[in-house]
Amino acid sequence: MDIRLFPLQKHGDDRGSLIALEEGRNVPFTVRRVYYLFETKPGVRRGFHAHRDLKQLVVAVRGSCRFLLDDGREQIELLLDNPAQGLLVESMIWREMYDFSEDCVLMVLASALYDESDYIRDKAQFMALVEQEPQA
Ligand code: T46
Repeated sequence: MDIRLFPLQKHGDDRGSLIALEEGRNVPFTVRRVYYLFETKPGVRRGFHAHRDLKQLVVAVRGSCRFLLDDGREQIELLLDNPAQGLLVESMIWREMYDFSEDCVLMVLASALYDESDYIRDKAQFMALVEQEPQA
């Protein structure tokens, strides 16, 4: 599956910690947008879509949440609970996010501006598009 969970270099000293996200270094795309999810409500599941072209790097800068990721052929679930880890999600991956901790702040760097036409919000349509793609 076209996702990668990788460590982000932490610059720490006796004052605390700092992590830098840099286009072309640890962010493998041009960053056109940054947004963050916070004040998420207990028991709520969100996402339920894939992106046609968008690539994103997701960091749980505070707290934790779980991801279900599905490329139409396999599914994986993972926990994001470390501000020193980046989750790279390429295009055409169905995602659902859930089990947000009360303090969760999920920061997302995206390769394009917000564009509703890039979203595939219907799972059956997503599966049909995957079927049409040649297998890697
Ligand atoms: C994703 C996951 C991880 C905007 O106006 N601008 C934006 O940049 C975004 C991301 C959203 N919005 C509006 C659209 C909706 O009215 O904010 C509202 C909530 O967005 P959505 O329902 O798409 O939120 P999630 O949590 O389901 O998904 C979001 C991102 O949309 C999506 O790209 O991968 O977070």
